[in-house]
Amino acid sequence: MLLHPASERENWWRDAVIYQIYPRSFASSGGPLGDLRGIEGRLNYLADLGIDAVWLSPFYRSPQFDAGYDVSDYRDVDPRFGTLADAERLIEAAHEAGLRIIVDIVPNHTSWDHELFRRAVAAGPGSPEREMFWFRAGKNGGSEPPTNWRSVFGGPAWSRVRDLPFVAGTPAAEEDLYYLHLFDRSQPDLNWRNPAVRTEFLETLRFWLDRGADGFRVDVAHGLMKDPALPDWSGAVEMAGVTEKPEPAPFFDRDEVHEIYREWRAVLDEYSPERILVAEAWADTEERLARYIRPDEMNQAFNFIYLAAPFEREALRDIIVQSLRQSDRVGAPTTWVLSNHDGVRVCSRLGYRDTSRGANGIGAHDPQPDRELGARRALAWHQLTAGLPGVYYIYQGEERNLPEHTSLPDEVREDPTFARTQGAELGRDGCRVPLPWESGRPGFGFSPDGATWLPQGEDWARYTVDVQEADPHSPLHFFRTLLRLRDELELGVGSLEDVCDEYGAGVLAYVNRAANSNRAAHAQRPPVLMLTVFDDAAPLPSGWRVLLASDPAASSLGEGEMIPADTTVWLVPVE
Ligand code: TEU
Repeated sequence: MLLHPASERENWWRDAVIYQIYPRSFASSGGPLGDLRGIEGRLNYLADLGIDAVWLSPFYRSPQFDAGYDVSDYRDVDPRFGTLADAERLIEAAHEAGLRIIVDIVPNHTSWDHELFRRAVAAGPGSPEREMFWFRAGKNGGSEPPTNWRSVFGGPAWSRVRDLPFVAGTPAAEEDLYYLHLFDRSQPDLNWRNPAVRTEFLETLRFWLDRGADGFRVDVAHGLMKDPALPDWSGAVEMAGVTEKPEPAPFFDRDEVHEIYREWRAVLDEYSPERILVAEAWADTEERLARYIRPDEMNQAFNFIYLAAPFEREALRDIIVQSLRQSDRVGAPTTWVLSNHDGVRVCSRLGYRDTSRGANGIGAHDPQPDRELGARRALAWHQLTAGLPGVYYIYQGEERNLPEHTSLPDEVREDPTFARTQGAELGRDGCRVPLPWESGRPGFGFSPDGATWLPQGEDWARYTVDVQEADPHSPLHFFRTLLRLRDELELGVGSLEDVCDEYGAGVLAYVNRAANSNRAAHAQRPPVLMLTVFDDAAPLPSGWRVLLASDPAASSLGEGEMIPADTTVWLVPVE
């Protein structure tokens, strides 16, 4: 069954490989936190990997209560990460290296240190400044919050103005009002029904577009519009998505949110070369998600339904069909994502029998994942993913199959979810540990003196670049080949045909073909048969030879020999 038609390569963002950098943990030019200069120093590494673009998580001014997703100035760089000049130089240097730069924008909330919030608090009740956020009186004479909404990070979504750390001695210290924060209490939600908020953000978009940013990843894109009646809600939201939803949430994925992105699209369209918007939107279905990528809105939306899937044939097969069908309906590319800075790294998640394990972190007292199994399955899933048409996201470290840190001591945890849930959720620190680079150096070469803001795994030498360079069968070499072949064969714009029924119950099978075209590159491009073998080994079909296998041992298999379990192979016809 043909799931998706082939196209020509036209817009770079339709089949790009985009690499997520989490600046505080990528590379440091000094001190325990990563920084922009650290990134600049590794641009060659990124270009050699074969990616097209980098998405940078926030590096703006921020008190860092949520690792920079609490922004106090959207138009400046936090001194911890460098200077505005460093950011400008990084964008320029990346462009010279042939890489595009997507920056993160956090429009749902600011930091409580943002001057808009400081001014709002100081201006007092009823002022236009207060209208930039959501201030409301509590229920029962103020003893209860205005609604029963819970913060995504745990605890109530409302806090009292008088408890803000900076109000002592000001009139606000006497107030009984609450303010809304869907995340940490240091992250007040903006009121997007107020046109002044819209203007403010359009200026920020232009600020970064003028500095050459190739696009924006839009944080919590589904959350900006709240039901102004602020009704109570019987559902509950968790980091990994919505856990219980008896009725639509009054603060997520509301239809009015799309007006905002139409306005943003019009601004981006004034720029050349073309700039993109990527939605970090949690929607219940692929159909709802596709609404963010209609032609007059964003270019891409993260496919979290794919990310959250178990590593199982039927589940993946369904999600792949749905993803392509829904994004094709609106003419946008599908994205394929396996990990990011908000959830357990894929190779650790897959080290359990139950591969749907969510985003709550893994601690020393939890059952530990089987590292070899997880690593093996992760490469198989990556190879399946890289062969699908659309956009392929890689989170820093995935190219070396870096696992989650699964035994961080509680004292070092910084994710606000840990404290807000009194430790019931361990939080996301385990996927945010500073990257290892060089095996012989302290901190595995993360920073000049070896300092790292979170401890690395003791045995992480095997995830350094030098160790993986020296091993021809390492994940790093595998990823370089994977991305080179994906590019040469133009798999990202190929068609996709589901041929699962021809290859048995334990195998996912697709054929990726180039568009019919007169272009020389296409004329030589064979169809690629992609098989992912799950729990039981399956025979290599006749008439095909292995082009790439996620398990090096499978690279030299001949007809009828068994492809081992948890392996993906790309096959081309025998000449
Ligand atoms: O994450 C948004 C977020 O928490 C979602 O993953 C959440 O699970 C979803 O809204 C539930 O439906 C982004 C950032 O990626 C994260 O690092 C930040 O902490 C968060 O926003 C707040 O800015």
